[in-house]
Amino acid sequence: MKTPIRVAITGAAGNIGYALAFRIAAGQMFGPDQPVILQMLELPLEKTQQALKGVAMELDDCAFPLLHGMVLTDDPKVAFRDASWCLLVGSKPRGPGMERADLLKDNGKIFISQGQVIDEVAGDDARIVVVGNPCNTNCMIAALQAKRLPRERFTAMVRLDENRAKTQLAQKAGVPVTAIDELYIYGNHSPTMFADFTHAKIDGKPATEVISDREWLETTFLPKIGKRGAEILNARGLSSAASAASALIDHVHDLVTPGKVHSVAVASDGSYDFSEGIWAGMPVRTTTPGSYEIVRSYEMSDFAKAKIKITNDELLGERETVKELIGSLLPLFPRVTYRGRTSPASRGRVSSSCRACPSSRCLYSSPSRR
Ligand code: NAX
Repeated sequence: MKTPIRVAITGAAGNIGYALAFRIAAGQMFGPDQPVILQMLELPLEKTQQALKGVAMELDDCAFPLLHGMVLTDDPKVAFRDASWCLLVGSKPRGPGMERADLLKDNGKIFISQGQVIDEVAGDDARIVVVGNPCNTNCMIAALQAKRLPRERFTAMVRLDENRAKTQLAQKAGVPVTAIDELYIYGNHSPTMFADFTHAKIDGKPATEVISDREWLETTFLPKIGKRGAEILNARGLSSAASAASALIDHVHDLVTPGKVHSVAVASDGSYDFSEGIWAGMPVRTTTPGSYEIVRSYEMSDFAKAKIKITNDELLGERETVKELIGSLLPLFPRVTYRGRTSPASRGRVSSSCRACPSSRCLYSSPSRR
């Protein structure tokens, strides 16, 4: 059995968190021989902390062999300490009448402080995935805080869009979803993103040959993928949760599986004419577990270039909105010396018996974990 890895999940008691934690504990993210310790962060509110305890109780009740410990906390420094993977799901939802710019700024503050704490306390091998929206720009903000961890370690999730696009093409062509290949997402996780059907393959043939109705591809398929989240929200009364958790499983699973080519929002180096320094979806190939290279080989048509320009412009606009925020915020957590590192001022109750976090201020103790 391998050494357990620590996986931090923020917003762990939320909709996506609830759909995610069990699948990680079941081995679907890191494989059937990789034990995990889940370090779950929630807001310091009685109701959310209570809900988090409920999630932990259910995880206990599953008796997952790979779940070697849990840490429940409202303190980012406890949640991210020594984590190999930091899954940033928690963020403030857009309220009624709230402007997108205000959402960007409010959530930007969360990702500034979390980026700083991760850079300070997470494991040397830490990888960070941002799901909380607007995830591309939040990821950029978090990555900009890092002095120790390289920015390539910070990725944002566009995999849900890839999965959605694959299913829509498969259903149109009347083939299983496994017949769809080379369908990648470019740009923002928003309605402007470009699901590149022009290079997609269906059973090895160009998708544009199998589905010759170009108008459907441009005017039905593309908007459907872009607005799928809103369609689900209207139908369920809640935003996508199980499918988002599933996409995050795929995102990380493929990032630890060398050879996989998949859609990931990464720091742009100018590939595909994305502006440098924004985080944009594009195809990457996993090289070694946790590392990847951008696949730059796709030649874009004028149609595809125009679509990429739209989503790039949106990402530039988001960066402009948070420009002052990025430059101005100081660390949000008070720091004191702690075992050679720094730590926040005392907060939460000490659990001395929890194997997962013998020295941290965990709000939950699971002494009987395997
Ligand atoms: P919920 O509101 O159900 O859960 C979010 C949880 O995060 C809450 O329990 C809240 O208490 C917690 N939280 C808020 N701020 C926090 C902080 N600073 N630290 C720790 N926890 C915090 O939302 P949910 O449906 O789970 O969605 C979470 C995020 O995912 C949202 O921002 C949502 O927009 C985003 N999504 C991103 C997707 C993607 O493909 N990138 C798709 C699904 C989803 O829309």
